[in-house]
Amino acid sequence: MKLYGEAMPAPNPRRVRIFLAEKGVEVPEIQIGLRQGGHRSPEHLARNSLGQVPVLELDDGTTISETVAICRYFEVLHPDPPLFGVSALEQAMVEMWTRRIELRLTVPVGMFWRHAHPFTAHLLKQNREFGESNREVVENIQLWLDREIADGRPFLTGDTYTIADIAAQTTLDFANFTGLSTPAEAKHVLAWRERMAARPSAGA
Ligand SMILES: N[C@@H](CCC(=O)N[C@@H](CS)C(=O)NCC(=O)O)C(=O)O
Repeated sequence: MKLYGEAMPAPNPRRVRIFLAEKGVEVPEIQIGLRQGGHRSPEHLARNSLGQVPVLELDDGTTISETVAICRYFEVLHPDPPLFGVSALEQAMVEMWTRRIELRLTVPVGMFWRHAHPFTAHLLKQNREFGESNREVVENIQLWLDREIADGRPFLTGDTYTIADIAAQTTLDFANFTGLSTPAEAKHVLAWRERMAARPSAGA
C-alpha cells in the first residue's frame, strides 16, 4: 500500500502521517506536487476524482480518500494505541471534537487560505473581503476552544490523546503558515499546542 500526499505545511496529509507515527506504522508516501498541479493530473484524478490528497492506495488498487476515512482504516488494522476512543462515550467524544474542529476551525482557515492568501490567488477568483472575514472567525473559535479546555484537561476529549488533537494541531500549524496565529490570551490553547509540538510525531 502507499499514500499519495504532500509535504508540510499541507495539513491533511500531515494528519495521516502523525496518526501513523503515533501508531508506529510506516507507509511509503509519494508527494503529489500540489504547487505543480500534480493533484489535477489524470493519474491522480483517477485515484480521487476530487483531486485532493491524502489518498491511500491499497495493493489491489483500491483507493481511499478523506483523511479521517484513511485513519479509520488504519485504526482497525492497528488498534493500539486507540486514537478513535474505545468505549461508546469515548468514541462519541472523539467524533464530536473531530467534527467541531473540522467544521468550526479547519473550514474558516481553509476559506482564509483560498480567498485571502496571495499564494492561492492564481487558482481561483478570490473574494478577498470574505477571505479576510475568516480572520475573526478563526480567532473567536480559538478563544472558544480556550474556554472549553480551561478545566485543565490535557487533550481535547479529556485524558487521552486522540485524532481530534491531531486535527486541531495540524490545522493550527497550517493556520500559522497562512499568517493566522493563536491569540495570546488563549493561554490554554497555547499550552496545549506546546504539548502537541513536543510529541515525537509532530515532526511527521
Ligand atoms: N476533506 C479532505 C480535504 C483534503 C484537502 O483539502 N487536501 C488538500 C491538501 S491539505 C488538497 O488536496 N488541496 C488541493 C485542492 O483542494 O485542490 C480530507 O479530509 O482529506
